[in-house]
Amino acid sequence: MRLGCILKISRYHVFTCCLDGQNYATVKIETEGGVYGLGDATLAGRELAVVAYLNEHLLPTIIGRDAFNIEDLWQYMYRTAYWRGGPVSMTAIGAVDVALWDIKGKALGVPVYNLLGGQSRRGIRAYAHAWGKSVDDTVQAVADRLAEGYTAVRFSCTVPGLPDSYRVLNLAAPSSGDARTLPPAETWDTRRYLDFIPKLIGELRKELGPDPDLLHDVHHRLTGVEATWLTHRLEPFRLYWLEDPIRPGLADEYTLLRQRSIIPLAAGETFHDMSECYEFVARRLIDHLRMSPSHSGGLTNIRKIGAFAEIHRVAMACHGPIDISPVGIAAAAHFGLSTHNYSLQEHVPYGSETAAVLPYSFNVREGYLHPGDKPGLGVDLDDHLASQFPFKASYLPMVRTLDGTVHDW
Ligand code: KDG
Ligand code: MG
Repeated sequence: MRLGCILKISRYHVFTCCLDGQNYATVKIETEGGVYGLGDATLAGRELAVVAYLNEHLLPTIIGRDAFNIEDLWQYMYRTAYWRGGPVSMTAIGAVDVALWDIKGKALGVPVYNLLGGQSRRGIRAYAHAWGKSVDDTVQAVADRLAEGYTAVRFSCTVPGLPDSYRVLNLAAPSSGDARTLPPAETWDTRRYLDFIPKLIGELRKELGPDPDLLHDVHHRLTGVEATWLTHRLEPFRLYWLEDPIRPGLADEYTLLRQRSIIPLAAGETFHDMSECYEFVARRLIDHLRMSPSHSGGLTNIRKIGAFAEIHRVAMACHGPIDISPVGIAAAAHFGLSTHNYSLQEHVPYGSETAAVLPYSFNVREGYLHPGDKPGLGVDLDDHLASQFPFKASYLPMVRTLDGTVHDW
């Protein structure tokens, strides 16, 4: 027997805009009762592919369906596509799914975390980014974040001899606005990087002492052997985690690293589906899983992945860079607040344009993120204002080695 429809989906729209130099795609789903929800459809450098997937394949088919039947709609979107999975479709499904949770929270007058089981903690411990062009700059940048109240900081630094390497800020800054322009190229040299990072963290510990939790993101650039070499040199400095040392599809290389190193590992920001994280979690090849509601099929899917990780004593730590919109960060915050096995939330402050177009109620106080207590996600969209910040074609930088060979991002 099927119960009657509670809130019929009546309209949808996908907005793209460029705010503070960053492209965002946002889906808005409206219901007959006037309640609407938002989902984050941003996939850096491939935003318009997600928009097309939404407009051509998903959204027209959910008109007239009950927004309250989130699980059924999720299974419909996921299972009925013969060509299942992948970043584009899982981001599109995630955007619709998160919008449905937003609708349900608003319709019932409760924040989304209360639909997910309620508060598991007072706030989610957040980590900030610190980046410098030199060792001194980087020490200062980490010290600044600590002074702001964060107790965990991810550090990165330009590698000496590679001035345009590792430019991790303003990743997708629109360059020429011409979609045919190739992405800007960074230079990479593994030997220089491997020599430098142990010295950098040694200086950080010398200047900042043993207390702060320090994190480092390799962005998938090493092989298993190179990563093992690095972790041996980092072990004395108590890293909170080493992130994405190796391209994550390579579970065998992670096995090698895992067996020879005692550094906690984080990976998974580019996974989308349970099948991709299964081996990493079940074989406990990592300690922190970085999948996010935005890129992994929304809250419906990330909850199941989180429960699977809990059984295997792997923590969730959702990806939260600037190229996930406030809608996606709010979804991660509601999930993090209500999920027992949640370790850390990446947090990068948004600029004023983003705050005006996508006003959000989550906040960071003394290094802890809270999603706020508004019904739904606690994020809104000023669609009129959004139209004044048009989308600009842009790509993440690519990476080439010193001899010009294309390298993994
Ligand atoms: O789009 C790529 C970025 O989201 C990514 O480089 C950020 O690695 C990242 C992180 O951990 O935030
Ligand atoms: Mg990362």
